Amino acid sequence: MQPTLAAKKIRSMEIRGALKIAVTALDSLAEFISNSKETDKKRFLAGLRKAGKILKDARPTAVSLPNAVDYVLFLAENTDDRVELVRKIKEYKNEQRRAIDRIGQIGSRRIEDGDTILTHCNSKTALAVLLEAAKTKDIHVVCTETRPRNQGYITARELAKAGVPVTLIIDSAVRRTMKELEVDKVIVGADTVYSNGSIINKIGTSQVALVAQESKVPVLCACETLKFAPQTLMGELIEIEERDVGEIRKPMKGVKMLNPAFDVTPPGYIDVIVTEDGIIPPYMAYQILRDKFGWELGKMMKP
Ligand code: RI2
Repeated sequence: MQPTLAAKKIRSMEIRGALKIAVTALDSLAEFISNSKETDKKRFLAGLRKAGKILKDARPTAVSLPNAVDYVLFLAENTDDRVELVRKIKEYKNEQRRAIDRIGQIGSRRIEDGDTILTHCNSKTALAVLLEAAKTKDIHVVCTETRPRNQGYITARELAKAGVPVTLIIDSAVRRTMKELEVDKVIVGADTVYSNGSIINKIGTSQVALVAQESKVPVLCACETLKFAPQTLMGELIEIEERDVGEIRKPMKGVKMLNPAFDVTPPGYIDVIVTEDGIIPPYMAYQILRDKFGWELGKMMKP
C-alpha cells in the first residue's frame, strides 16, 4: 500500500492498534523501496524520508509507528542493497509477530485457573495473553465498550469466537463490576511506554487502573519493546491525540466537546509490563531503552 493511502487508513482508524499501524508502515515502506526506480542514493533516501514522514504524521501517540519508520531509515542509510533492505524489513516484521507470541506465552503464566480478567479497548498483545491462557485455564474476561470507537466489541467478539466466556460492560461500570464480578486482574495493551514506566493507552485506562488499585487488583500491561519511547529520556512528551468530536455524537448547540484518544497511567498503578524479553516492573523501562536500544542518559544530548 502506498504511504499516502496507508497513512489515510491509519488516520481514519480503518487500520488501528499500535502494533498494526507500525507493521502497516513497514509494509508500505518495503513496497516503496521495491518500487523505487531512483538510482541516486541521496534522492532515494530523501524520497524514503518523505514517505516515512507521511506515515509518522498519520497518528501522533503510538511510538511504535515512528520507531518502525526510524528503524527502516536507519537500515536504508547503512546499505546500498535494496533487496537486502526489504528482506531485513520483513525480518523485523516477523520479529514483531514472534514478540506477540512470546508475550502471550510469558503473560499467560501470570493468569490463574478461574481468574476473572478485565480488559479495556482492543489490544492484540493483551488478547494474545488471554487467548494463550484460555488454552489451558478456565478464565472469564470482562471487556469495556471503550467509547467512542467501541474497540471493546472487537475484543469481546474475538474472545467469544475462541470460546472464552466474556462479559461486555459500559465504560462507566468498571468500578461496580470490579467488585460485583470479583475481578482478579486487569490486562491492557499500550501505545507508548515512557522512560519512567508510565504507559499511554486508550483513554480510560488510567481510570481503570485507579479503580484496580483501590480494589487491590493487579494491572498487567502487555507491550512489545517497540512501543518504548526513547525520546522521552530527554524529556520529550508524547502528544495525546485529540480526535474529531464527531466520533462522540452530533454537535449540541452551546456545548463544547473533547475527544482525547489516550491517557497516561503512572507507573505506580501498573504492576508489571509483559514484554517479549520478559516481565518487568514499569520502573525498568529505562533499562530496556538502554540495554536493548543503546539509548543512554547523558550520551545522547545534542551539543
Ligand atoms: P496493540 C490501541 O489504540 C489501544 O490503545 C490498544 O490498547 C493499543 O493500541 C495497543 O494495541 P487505537 O489504535 O498493539 O485503538 O496491542 O487507538 O494491538
